[in-house]
Amino acid sequence: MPLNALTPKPIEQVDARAWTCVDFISDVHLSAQCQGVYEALNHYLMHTPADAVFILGDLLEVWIGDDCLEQDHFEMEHACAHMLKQSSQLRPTYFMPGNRDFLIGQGFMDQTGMRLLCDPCVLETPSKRILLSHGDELCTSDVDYQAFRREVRSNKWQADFLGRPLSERHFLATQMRAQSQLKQSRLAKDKHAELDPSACIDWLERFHCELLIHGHTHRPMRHELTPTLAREVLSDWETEAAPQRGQALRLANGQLQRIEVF
Ligand SMILES: [Mn+2]
Repeated sequence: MPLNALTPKPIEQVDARAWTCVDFISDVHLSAQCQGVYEALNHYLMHTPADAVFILGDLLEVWIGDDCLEQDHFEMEHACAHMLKQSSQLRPTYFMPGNRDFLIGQGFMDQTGMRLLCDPCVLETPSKRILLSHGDELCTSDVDYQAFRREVRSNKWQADFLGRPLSERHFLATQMRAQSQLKQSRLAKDKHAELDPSACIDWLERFHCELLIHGHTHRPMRHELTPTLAREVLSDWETEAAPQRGQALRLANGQLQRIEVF
């Protein structure tokens, strides 16, 4: 069952006021080819002192449907589900879909025990109200991408895609990935996916939040949007980069800090 056909509804607001330490990660891009990233995530999830972990999309490089878990040869996917279940048993583990893993469905959520978040979702902490998002919906200047996003998030597209055999879905996903990489490689570096500052400010004002935490762009840093509003971009987890990139963003006792995971 695709996520947008889910019952119960995804969570729109989380009360974090009783927690002293909360972690945010995104863009881990787990794949069978990168054992190092899997091991780093497993180590991180088993050892983080956080009271709750928020995974803000693109946990997996690609997800072609929960029914892959019915096939033994999807070993990484099985291992991933097991690891997330262990994480959920240690502390609440929240998941928001990204643009790679938006086909994660109720079956995977049930198996892992993770809690599904809306995009965006409001986090009420003792120090501030924070808005959480994967971030791709705020890349409003990429009109082609937004049209593509609407299409693949529609019930019709998802029902059609998930109705195809797993092998065909695997092939189609590989094709879509290659097209997207080709498009990226043709763009100048400063034209890569970027969030529109005015769209970020609109969202923050609409949800009465002062900080946006998001992933998607793989350019971890803080941006001041106005004297009172800011956004924090999460790191992707990339062992092939030099130097390696991989961080969790931690909010502990009202202070943000970036924790290196490699
Ligand atoms: Mn993304």
